[in-house]
Amino acid sequence: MKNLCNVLSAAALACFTVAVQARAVGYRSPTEFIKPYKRQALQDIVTWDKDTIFVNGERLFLYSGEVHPYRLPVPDLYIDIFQKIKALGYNGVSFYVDWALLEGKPGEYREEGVFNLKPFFEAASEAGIYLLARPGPYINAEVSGGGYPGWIQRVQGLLRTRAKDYLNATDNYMANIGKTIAAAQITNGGPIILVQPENEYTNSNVKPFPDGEYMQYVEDQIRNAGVVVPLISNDASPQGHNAPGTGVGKVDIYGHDGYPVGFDCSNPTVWGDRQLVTDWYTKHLTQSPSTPFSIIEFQGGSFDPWGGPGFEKCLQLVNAQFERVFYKNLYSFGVTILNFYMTFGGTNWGNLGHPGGYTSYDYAAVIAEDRQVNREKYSEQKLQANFFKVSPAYLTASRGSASTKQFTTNPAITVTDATNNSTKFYFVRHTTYNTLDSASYKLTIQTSAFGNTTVPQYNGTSLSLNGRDSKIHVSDYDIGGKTLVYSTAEILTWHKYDDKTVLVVYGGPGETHELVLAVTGLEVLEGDVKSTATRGYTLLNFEADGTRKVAKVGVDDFVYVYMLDRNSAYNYWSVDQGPHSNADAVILKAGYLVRTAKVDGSALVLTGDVNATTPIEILGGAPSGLSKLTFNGEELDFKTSDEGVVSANVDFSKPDLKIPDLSSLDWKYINSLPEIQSSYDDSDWKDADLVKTYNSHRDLNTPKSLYSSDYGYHTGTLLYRGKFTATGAEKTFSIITQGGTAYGSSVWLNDQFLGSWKGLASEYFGTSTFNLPALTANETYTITVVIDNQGLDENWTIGTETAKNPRGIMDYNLDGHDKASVSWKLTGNLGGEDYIDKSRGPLNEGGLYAERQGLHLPGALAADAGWVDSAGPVADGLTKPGIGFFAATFDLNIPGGWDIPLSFTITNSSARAYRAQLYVNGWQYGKYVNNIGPQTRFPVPQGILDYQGTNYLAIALWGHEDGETKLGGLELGVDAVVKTGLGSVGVVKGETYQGRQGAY
Ligand code: IPT
Repeated sequence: MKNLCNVLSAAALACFTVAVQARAVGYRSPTEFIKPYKRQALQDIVTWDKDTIFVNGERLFLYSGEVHPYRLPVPDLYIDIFQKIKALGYNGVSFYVDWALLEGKPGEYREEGVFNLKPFFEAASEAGIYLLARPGPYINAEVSGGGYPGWIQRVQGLLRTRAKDYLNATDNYMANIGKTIAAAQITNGGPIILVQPENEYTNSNVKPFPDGEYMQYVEDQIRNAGVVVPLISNDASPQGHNAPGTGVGKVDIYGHDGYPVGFDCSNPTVWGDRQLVTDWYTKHLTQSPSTPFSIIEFQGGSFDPWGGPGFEKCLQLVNAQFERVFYKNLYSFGVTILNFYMTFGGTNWGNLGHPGGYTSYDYAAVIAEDRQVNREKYSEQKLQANFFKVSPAYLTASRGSASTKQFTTNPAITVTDATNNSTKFYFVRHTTYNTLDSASYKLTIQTSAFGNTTVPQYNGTSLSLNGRDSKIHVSDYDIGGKTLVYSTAEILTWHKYDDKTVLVVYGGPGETHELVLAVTGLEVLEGDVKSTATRGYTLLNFEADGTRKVAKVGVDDFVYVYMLDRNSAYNYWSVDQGPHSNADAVILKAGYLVRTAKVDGSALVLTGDVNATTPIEILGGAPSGLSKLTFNGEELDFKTSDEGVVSANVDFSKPDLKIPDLSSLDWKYINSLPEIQSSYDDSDWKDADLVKTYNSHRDLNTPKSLYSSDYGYHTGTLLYRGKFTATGAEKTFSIITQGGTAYGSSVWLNDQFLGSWKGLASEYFGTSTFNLPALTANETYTITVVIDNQGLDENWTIGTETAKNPRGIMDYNLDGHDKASVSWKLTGNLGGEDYIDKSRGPLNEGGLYAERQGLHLPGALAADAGWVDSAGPVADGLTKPGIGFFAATFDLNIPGGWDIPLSFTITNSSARAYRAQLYVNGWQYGKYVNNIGPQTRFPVPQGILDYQGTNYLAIALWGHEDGETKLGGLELGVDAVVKTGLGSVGVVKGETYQGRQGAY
């Protein structure tokens, strides 16, 4: 019966019954549910109509940011991210699950330790954030294989199609992750309100497409696991695939993506003429008119590939201007489910990334990889999200169309309106959306008070729109029972308290703005405000010149209007006291971050972060007769003004930090390429003995398969040893290796270096031909090949099977020899799919000798492993091509109560190509490729680093070329000093060094 859930409505009823019983709520007949549904609902907590979703009957704009828990393997930091997102004014987070990390071996699903999602769910609930779960099984996401475990390469059927063996391969994962998600649904008291099956089921070069049967299979997997909340889709572009309707494979709510400026950050100021879409709302009306207009991923930054320009450039491309112009365009379409990809990117630690990206997945998101929130785009996004929190009329407004004439006489300005009863929103942009020129305009608006009015009205003033800017003006806008007749200044927030109403508005630097309140009685408390008062209305006209203006309007029952310039507005916060209610929001001016605010009797308890001495001003929400004000538990002296504004100061003085100088550590060294020595014993390596590959995507060019995934090696460095008996006539050896873009490989004949493929940013395989020294007839020689696997490719277009692109040796030729006369063995990480270190998952550890031995794990220095003293990777380095492993310990003693992100910086020294991997307490937290770049700074979060103890640091250094290889520098640096309200961050438990049985 369960299998039929959501296929037939009778069965759906049965499923519904199961769900309701599961949450132990009394049975209600389905006919009692809030309507309308397109089909039978399975629960009554998350519902929707054409305008919005409802949660517990309440309409909301699901304003969401993408975060990947697996890119921040420190559970204690989840609350930090959620609070920083909540502080933005968001109410949602969307997350992918990366199957590759959870089922490294077919049939063995592990969701423990850092891969346990429960702490993520708990932190979301604590912060008051709803979740959209996106378990795939295919996710893309710039992760290895697009989320596919490497063993998917052995599946014959086409990926992401109805091929039976493919679908079977997904069953175990989907049943398990489905159960985890189901348990955390809002119907069970958890934070999950929506689930997305598949991801961008949009592009295919095989038919049938879209295949409803396939999509239905994925949906059934999710439903059968007990998921009852609505299913939402994520088309890569608005094509209407699987949108609600008749037939199989339909989702409940249709959604799509948008990345208007793409992913090349090298020309970050160029906005193409046609990158702003104008037709999405009309498409929505034809594709899915019965569901809210939903954008499941909208560009929040950009990824950056190996050799790319770096995230600083992406930060310019997707900056605050981008947010203003592109996001306000979406609001003009009436979007009410909106997720920004990414909001916090994090780190591709431990080989989890795909070859198209490097270690950092900063993404130029609003929250930086090191969790700092000092980017302007964070603040801009906060202004926007906060506005919608207090603008319920937006949710059900009818959407107008873009016009250059209706509201203004300047054709350079385009206005799109939205109307809800008499309330109107005006979304204003440049007609040539990407112009750098500013335009001045007046707006003709409709108000109940004045009919058609051209604003601003105050003598001689007009509005202006700077280049690459966009605004939202309002009229007949309710502020808690009083009417804001219109405002050209944008609204950050407002709140009606028992004793007053606080309204905070802002304008771009230097702009003139005007607002009219249907309230009379004016006292200007601060700054220069031009005003007029007529027939029950007060007009305020101001210049956003950097000085705050405050007006008190009313008699007895006052509205305090704070008029700011945008840069000052960045320092204002509206903090909800309850997880999902802004009924008692506290509005305050502070600094770097405000996390929580809570009234406790006559006390106000604040938590937050400061990076400088910070004046605080509580404009509304403090209890009257405030007795005590605390910030992160410290009591602050405060003053309360005649107007009831509370002010205080949070002091800041930097703690004394001692950050170790890494060059003076007691470094140890071990050779990590013993495999080229004649004495090396490879008897435990796997024989490359498959005459047929499992890989359905690519035939062999070699007599036996040398594809690493055929043998269970899917991650990190791969090693091959090929033995042959010489004729003495061999002159050259050629080889094609494949490791994904920017990979490298090196080849030795016995212990003699033949050469390397040094890697190129955009080449995923390479052909090398090496001259051989004179060989002696009848002697046996060993060719050792080391290949860096950059992760598996994604599988964006169905039918391309790119996730099956093999890694390893694709072909080789030894002159005078039949290929079959070379017998090969290979290894990757110790154990292959039976990976040893369960705590760090199937991908963290590759096949380097030091890794196979577990020497990257804490405690390894005590091992009898042949360590020798060394001056380290900077002073000593390697004297010749090869792979060396350097390790040392250092202590940190960073006081609690501070958030002090640290990062390792590698300085380049050499024109010779090399690559290095950084391990911190056993976690691979950086891959550096000096000849490709761009990343040189590697942030490592607290929790991976032990801030109050001993840390184990290791560097694997692989020199690709003749001559010595050294790092030019290796430093541990402080990226910020922030006094924080974040609680303590525990050190993440990982396996420590134990002698490894059977390691070779
Ligand atoms: C979109 C994917 O859904 C997402 O997983 C990620 O890969 C993102 O791109 C890029 O960072 S696909 C988009 C190009 C339409």
